[in-house]
Amino acid sequence: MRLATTLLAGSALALAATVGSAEAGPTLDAIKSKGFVQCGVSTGLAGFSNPDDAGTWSGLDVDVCKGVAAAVFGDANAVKFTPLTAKERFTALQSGEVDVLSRNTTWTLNRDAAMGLDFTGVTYYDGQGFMVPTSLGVKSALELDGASVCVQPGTTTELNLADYFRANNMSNEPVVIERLEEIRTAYDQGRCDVYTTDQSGLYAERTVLTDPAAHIILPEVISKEPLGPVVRHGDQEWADIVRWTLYAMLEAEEYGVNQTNVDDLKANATNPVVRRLLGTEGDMGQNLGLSPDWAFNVIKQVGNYGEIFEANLGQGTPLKIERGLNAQWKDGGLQYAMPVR
Ligand SMILES: N[C@@H](CCC(=O)N[C@@H](CS)C(=O)NCC(=O)O)C(=O)O
Repeated sequence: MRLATTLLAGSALALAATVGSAEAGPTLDAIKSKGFVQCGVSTGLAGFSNPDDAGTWSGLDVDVCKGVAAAVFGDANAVKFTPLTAKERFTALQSGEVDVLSRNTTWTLNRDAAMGLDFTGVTYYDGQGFMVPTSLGVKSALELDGASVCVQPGTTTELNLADYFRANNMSNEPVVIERLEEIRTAYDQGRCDVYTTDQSGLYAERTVLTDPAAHIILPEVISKEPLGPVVRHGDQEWADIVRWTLYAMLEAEEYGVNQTNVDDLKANATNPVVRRLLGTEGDMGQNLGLSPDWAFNVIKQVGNYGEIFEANLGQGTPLKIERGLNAQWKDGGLQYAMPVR
């Protein structure tokens, strides 16, 4: 009896020790010792993850990784990027070649539960669409019976395409091409009638066609594509860091904390939510195994969610994507940060 009590007390103590502050998981340890985050991105998708001529990456997915680097190191540039096709991406994450996959990847049951992966949140609520040359005169996806359709392998796109045509008693001829540049060229040269992918991808790809104005995106959205960062299953501490970096960016937008006012708010804010977020109150950073100013660094160096959305996808960019589902919940969208407390 006494022994049982002692054992119980012992395990309670051990539990208290683990609960008190985060133990660094193996991924964070490895990242700290190499000095940077290795981030898997696309091979080049405007607005999401795209290298310029000098090899400098930009985009919403890139900013998420920079945010994680800022949270861990206080340096948004402590990150390296690995371009991955849709087909390559999961193996690269599973094998440890990258620490996080931040690349228009849809959260599905199969990927989350059966592939050794964990989704950490949704950076962009999307849905699959179709793009066609205006000259085809097609106004609805329901007119696409018999069309040849360009699609990338290893994607939910491929699966939804088959579902949609089957459900509507239509047939199509898939033209399956792995590399983004090749599929874009194939569509641009008329080797398929239709290009299908996430609507965000269609907006992005349209900007780099020979004549963007000669193509329309059809009104039908045939699937749900919640896109977000993915980590390996089994290292919860690392998953928490990626997840809460995203929530910090979202909560910053919700509470009006941005790159411009974050210094002032760190010094003067009285709102307890803002003070906790910026590390002037509470021990949020410690809970994650990070410094108290982890979220301050994310916002100061990278921006809040609204800022990175506008900078990469918004009205001042060639993509001109509306916030839509990606507006804050208070504005009728789906973006909702869990409370940083
Ligand atoms: N969200 C879908 C599709 C993702 C996807 O890979 N889309 C293509 C077309 S936009 C892409 O990003 N390709 C970029 C590349 O291959 O580098 C999924 O997770 O399966």
